[in-house]
Amino acid sequence: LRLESQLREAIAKEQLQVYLQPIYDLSSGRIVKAEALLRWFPTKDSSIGPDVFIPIAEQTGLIYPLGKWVITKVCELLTVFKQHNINIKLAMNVSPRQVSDRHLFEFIKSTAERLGVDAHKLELELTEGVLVDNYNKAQKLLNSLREMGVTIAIDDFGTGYSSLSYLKHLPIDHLKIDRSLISDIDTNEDDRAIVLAILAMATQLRLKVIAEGVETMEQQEFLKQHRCASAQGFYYAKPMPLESFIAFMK
Ligand code: G
Ligand code: G
Ligand code: MN
Ligand code: NA
Repeated sequence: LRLESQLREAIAKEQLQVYLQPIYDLSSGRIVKAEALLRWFPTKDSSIGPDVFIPIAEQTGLIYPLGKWVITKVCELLTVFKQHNINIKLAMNVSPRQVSDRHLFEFIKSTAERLGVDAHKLELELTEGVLVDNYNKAQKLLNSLREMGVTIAIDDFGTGYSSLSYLKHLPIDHLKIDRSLISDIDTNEDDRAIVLAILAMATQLRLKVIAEGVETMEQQEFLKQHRCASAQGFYYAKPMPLESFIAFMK
C-alpha cells in the first residue's frame, strides 16, 4: 500500500518521466521510431526501475491511472515532435491489466483526437502472454486499433512459450526479438538459428522484425545481412529524456 500511495503521489508530483530510445531502420540507417520507457525519480538522485514498479502497479491496479498518464504523455510528446519537425512514430508499452480494461481503446482514441495526434504515429507494444490469456478482449482491442491506424508490436518475442497461431489471427505489425536472443548472436549458434528462424517466419507472415538490445556493430551487421527491418539498443543510444532526444535528432 505504501508504494501504491507513493506512486500515486509520484504521478501528481511529476516525479515520473518518459524516456525515449531511438529505433533505427537498418537499410537506411535512419531513426524511424522511438520507444517510450517510464522512469521514476523519487528524489533528485535516486531512481526506481519500471521492472520494479510496473509489476506493483499491475498488482495494485495503479497501472490504470499510470497507463493513462503514459498514453497522455506519449500523445503530448508526439505534438512536441511535430513542433520540432521530428517525423517519427512513438511506441509505448502496455501491460496485461491495461489490455483487460475495456475503456483502453476509447481512452487512446479520445486522447489522440483531443491532442490532434495522428493515430498512425502510435504503436503499442504487448507481450504475447497478454494476447493468449485474454484472447477475445485482445482481438477486439487490436482490431479496433488497427482500424484507427495504430500499429501493434509483440514485445519480448522469442521468450514466451505460447502457440504461434495468434500471429495468424490477430492484426500484428511487428515482432520485437527479445534482447536475450540478440546478446550472443555473434558466438552462439543456437541463438543465431532462432533469430534466423524468426526472421524467416516473419517474412512469410509479412511481419517486420525489430531487434532489441543491439550493443555491437557485429550484431547490427548480422541483422542487416539477414534483412531484419529495424534495431534498437545501446549500440545506437540509451533511453534519454525528451530534451536530449530532441538534441540527438538534430
Ligand atoms: O527501460 P527498462 O529496461 O528499465 O524497462 C524494464 C521493463 O519495464 C520493460 O519490460 C519495459 O517494457 C517495462 N516498461 C517500461 N516503461 C513502461 C510503461 O510505460 N508501461 C509498461 N506497462 N511497461 C513499461
Ligand atoms: O521489455 P522491453 O523490451 O520493453 O524492455 C526495454 C528495456 O530494454 C528498456 O528498459 C531499455 O532500457 C532496455 N534496453 C534497451 N536497449 C538495451 C541494450 O542495448 N542493452 C541492454 N542491456 N538493455 C537495453
Ligand atoms: Mn518494449
Ligand atoms: Na523486450
